[in-house]
Amino acid sequence: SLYAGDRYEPTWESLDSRETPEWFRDAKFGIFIHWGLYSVPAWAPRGTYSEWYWHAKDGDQTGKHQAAVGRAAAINEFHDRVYGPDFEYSDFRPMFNCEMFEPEEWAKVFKQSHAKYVVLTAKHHDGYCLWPSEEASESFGMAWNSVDSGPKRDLVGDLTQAVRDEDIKMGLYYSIWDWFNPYWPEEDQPTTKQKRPGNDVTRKKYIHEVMYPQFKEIVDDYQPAVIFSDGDWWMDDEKWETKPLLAWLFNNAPNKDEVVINDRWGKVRGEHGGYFTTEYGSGFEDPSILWEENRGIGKSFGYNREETYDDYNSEQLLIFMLVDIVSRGGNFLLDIGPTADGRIPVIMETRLREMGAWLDVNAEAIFETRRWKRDCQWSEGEMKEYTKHDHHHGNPIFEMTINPAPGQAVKQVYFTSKEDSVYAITPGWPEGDELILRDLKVGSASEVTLLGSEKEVSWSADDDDLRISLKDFSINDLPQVGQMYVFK
Ligand code: FUL
Repeated sequence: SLYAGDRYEPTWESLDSRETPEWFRDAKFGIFIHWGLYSVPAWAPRGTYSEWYWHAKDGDQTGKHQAAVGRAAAINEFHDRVYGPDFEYSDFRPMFNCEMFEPEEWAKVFKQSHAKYVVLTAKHHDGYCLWPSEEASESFGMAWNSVDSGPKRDLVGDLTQAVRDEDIKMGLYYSIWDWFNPYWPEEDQPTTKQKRPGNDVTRKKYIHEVMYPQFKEIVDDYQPAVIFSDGDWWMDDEKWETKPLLAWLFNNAPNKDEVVINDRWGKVRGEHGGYFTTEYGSGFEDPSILWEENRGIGKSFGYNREETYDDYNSEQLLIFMLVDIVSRGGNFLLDIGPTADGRIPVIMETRLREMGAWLDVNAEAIFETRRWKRDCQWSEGEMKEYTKHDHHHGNPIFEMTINPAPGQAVKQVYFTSKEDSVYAITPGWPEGDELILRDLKVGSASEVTLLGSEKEVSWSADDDDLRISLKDFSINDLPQVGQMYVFK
């Protein structure tokens, strides 16, 4: 067979037997980038995803995130007013100019944020490629990539180079769903109210003549450290024929020891793949699962000009999210949506720098850590149930912790661990004269420090608890950004 002599075969049993490369467990914090033609209108009703602009405009309510009543009407109204009713999606190409794009500047911002990896949309559901894909070019029907149209630049290549120069891993998002692909039969174009491929012949043509070659090309040419697949959820993995592609990847990728994959390969989310994803969710509680939560700083992945200051999370909340996620063994892939002229919106850059400022002090409590035997210590009070669900805007866990109802239990301390250190991270400076870490069971050789402070920490321990005296500290002596404090 094609796979004889190869280690991995196109079965989940075989593919799942591969250990996800260790770097991903250590990396914890990545930056997601949604950038493409949808960055031109950069518009969606508040709380919905702007990268779905054209699809949602057509009124499809069957995909995810489509719940907002009147979303199609609102987009149509906007579109007709701003661009006119005859303006097609492809007409956005000459407006996607990226004239301000300086990949080195972006990479510097990423570096300052302490993110360890970046994931860029090489191709989103609209099929528009940010690298010179032959299968998205004139010879396949229309110039549908960023070298033959728009900025006339290999955006994937340019950013990959700059990110690697900063010693950050570069990953690519690749949507296997491709709305406008001419190889999909007319009646399957989602822009005509979401008719999905039903025809085996045309679907195979798309998969073998577009999706496979594109996937292999980005792997061979750019060697992404992460492949974040997407667009899969409405058809199963047999039909998408993703398993053979993954066996090829694991056996043949030039960086096969490094490459990490997610779980979006055709109705197998949370079941198969290199790590599991949640989106505007809260990850997984099971410590044996490797996972990554992804979301925007605001409520969209692509830039949404309709969003205001209030739609963006504060740096405090974002740091909370990072800490909460890492304490539960997950990674945080935080999205930014650059503009069509190639800038990172200042509010997004600000948030990344603020997270970086907190990490300047506290990085060692995050990176290369592992989930400790307990992820947190709850305060006294009434326990509210965790809400665990994807595609939910505004995660109740984090809101609950920052703004608890009276009498409600909150996460008082988050734990992470590394070698023989335990990090105890508190949201806000603890109240009272001492912080009691219950049930810590420290050995006699222990030492307690407060990251960002040179002062000696006085503490005492009995068989179970560790008591840290806070009397000698004044909050004004401590770093102010993020308001989370790390005792080691
Ligand atoms: C989803 C997509 O539909 C969104 O547009 C976004 O790319 C998100 C990361 O994944 O499934």
